[in-house]
Amino acid sequence: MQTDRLHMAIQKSGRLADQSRDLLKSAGLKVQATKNQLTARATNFPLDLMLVRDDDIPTFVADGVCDLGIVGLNVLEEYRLGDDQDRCEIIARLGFGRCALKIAAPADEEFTLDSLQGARIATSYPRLTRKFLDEAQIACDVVTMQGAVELAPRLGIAAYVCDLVSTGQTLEANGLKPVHTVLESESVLVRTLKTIDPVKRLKADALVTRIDGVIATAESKYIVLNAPESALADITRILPGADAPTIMPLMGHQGHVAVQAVCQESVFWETLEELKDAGARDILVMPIEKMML
Ligand code: PRT
Ligand code: ZN
Repeated sequence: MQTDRLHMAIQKSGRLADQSRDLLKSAGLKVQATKNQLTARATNFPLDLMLVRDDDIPTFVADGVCDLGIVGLNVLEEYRLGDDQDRCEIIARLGFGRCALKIAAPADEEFTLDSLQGARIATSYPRLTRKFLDEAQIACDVVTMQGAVELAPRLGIAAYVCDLVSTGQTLEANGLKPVHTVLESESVLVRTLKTIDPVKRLKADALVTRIDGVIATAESKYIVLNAPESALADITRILPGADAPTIMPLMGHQGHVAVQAVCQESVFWETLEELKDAGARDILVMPIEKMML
């Protein structure tokens, strides 16, 4: 790896791998695999990717081996609790890989947090689980397992589990139910807090600006509609996440205007129905291809 190029760690294969690569592609990067399959190189930006296990990403970024990384907040926070210095920072939430670290109990049990007192809980996230228990002043043994945590109650290893949940199917299939959320998670972009060369820093900033733009465009839509001037106050209130819409007169329609706005939040059918009820007509919702904030 060349030292004048930026280094970013992403998951080699697994739940975050494809979306991490898609994000970089949307940011305009053309990535070429190398023979060793541990690295990949952007051909149109000074960036090398390190393709690694997700668990290694926080260490690589904290140590400055990589300038940037994409990792689940769950993995990052578990790492941070074991690191005495703060050596990496979150610079963007990426909106994919959403899941939650949850405590689960047998489905037929009447559970309260007090049920955990004096019990055992199995998890792959011992630090996050311990922190939660300590803050809630619950004395409970934490048993660390690397995988198949949901089997712990059936195997008699622990009565409860603290595991990642997305659809909840795995818990259900194992006779468990979620009872408490310890951490809401999604993938995040992290940057090292080690000093990096100023030229590399500028390149990193440019890449982060592009990624911010991609995240903003994913949710954003451009809305155009016509409305009576008297309805403008209601309409601007309904438009989701739009600052300062553009208002233009409509030729030949006294008292009517065209409204154009960038909405930085999702626009649902319900939003369109509300706009129509408020007096808007000819409503167009268009995707935005690129955006630089
Ligand atoms: O090989 P490597 O170490 O890189 O990958 P890994 O096997 O450790 O991780 P991987 O690829 O499974 O997950 C990577 C990241 O995806 C996690 O750290 C989370 O940030 C995120 N993520 C999102 C999930 C899930 N959803 C998820 N559902 N990670 C794991 N799960 C597992 C969970 O542990 C449980 O076994 O899926 C099961 C529950 O799913 P549901 O849908 O049945 O609730
Ligand atoms: Zn892992």
